[in-house]
Amino acid sequence: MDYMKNYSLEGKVAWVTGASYGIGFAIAKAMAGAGATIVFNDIRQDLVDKGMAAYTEEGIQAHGYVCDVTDEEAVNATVAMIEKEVGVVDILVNNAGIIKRIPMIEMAAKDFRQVIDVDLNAPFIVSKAVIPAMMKKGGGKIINICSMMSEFGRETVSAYAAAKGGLKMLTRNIASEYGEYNIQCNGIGPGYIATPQTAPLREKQADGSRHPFDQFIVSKTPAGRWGEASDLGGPAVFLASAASDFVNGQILYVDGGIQAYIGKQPS
Ligand code: NAP
Ligand code: GCO
Repeated sequence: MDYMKNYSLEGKVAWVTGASYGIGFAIAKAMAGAGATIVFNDIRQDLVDKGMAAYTEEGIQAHGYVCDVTDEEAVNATVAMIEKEVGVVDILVNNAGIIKRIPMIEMAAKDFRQVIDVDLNAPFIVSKAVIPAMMKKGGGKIINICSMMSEFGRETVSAYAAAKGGLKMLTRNIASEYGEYNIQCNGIGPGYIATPQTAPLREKQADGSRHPFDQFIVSKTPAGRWGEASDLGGPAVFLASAASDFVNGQILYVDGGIQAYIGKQPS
């Protein structure tokens, strides 16, 4: 018996939100490699076009939609289009996200609310939109892209940590409420990954030296490196596949061991 069939996504429709590039793109590429049909969205047509070109370059026939995941009406309309044009969403990856790095007492309430809106309200909106069809179809997979900030705080990321902490509990609640319909909802908690979102933390200093935060993360990570978006592909395929049908409500941290490690003594 070919045991690897348990990891196949053949015949499945996977929607990865905000996946024109970055972690979402890498997860979609891995899922396509496991046989899934890829659907993605972004907030502007030019970004969808850029994403489509990137998928085509990888030989992936993706389906792209312009959709702001914070807009419930737009999300519901997009789900209807996906179901008509591609098929019922079998796998949802709530990947779209933003961060604003501002000291809390200097942060405007509207900025705090915007981060919560994209990083927490949107996964609620999109999950709510796809679950009914998953229930009718006999099951589905939801993967929420959480964060180390689902567990830890740090300076300047109060809104992001509040959102990602909430996303961990939304993950557990969806798992609790819809597990009986053969829907598994889990999270992936990436460590520090080299994408546009973390580019400011890795910028070279004026004297050409590495950013202090870059040095900090590398010293705190046993792997001794930042993660690559591609490091998340395998864990995502696992959580999207039949191999994880009895895994539910878990957050799978893909962090190179940073949460297990006290950190390297500064030289
Ligand atoms: P990224 O490079 O900033 O990409 C985020 C994606 O989400 C972009 O395509 C962005 O589109 C899209 N997006 C933002 N707001 C949206 C909205 N309202 N509607 C639809 N799409 C929207 O981020 P990333 O590093 O790939 O991170 C992806 C996810 O992983 C995020 O949830 C992030 O919090 C999480 N994460 C990242 C790291 C890391 O170290 N990089 C670690 C842990 C967790 P635009 O181009 O239009 O902005
Ligand atoms: C930050 C980083 C982190 C990463 C990630 C870690 O400013 O601390 O952006 O939040 O994005 O979430 O898991």
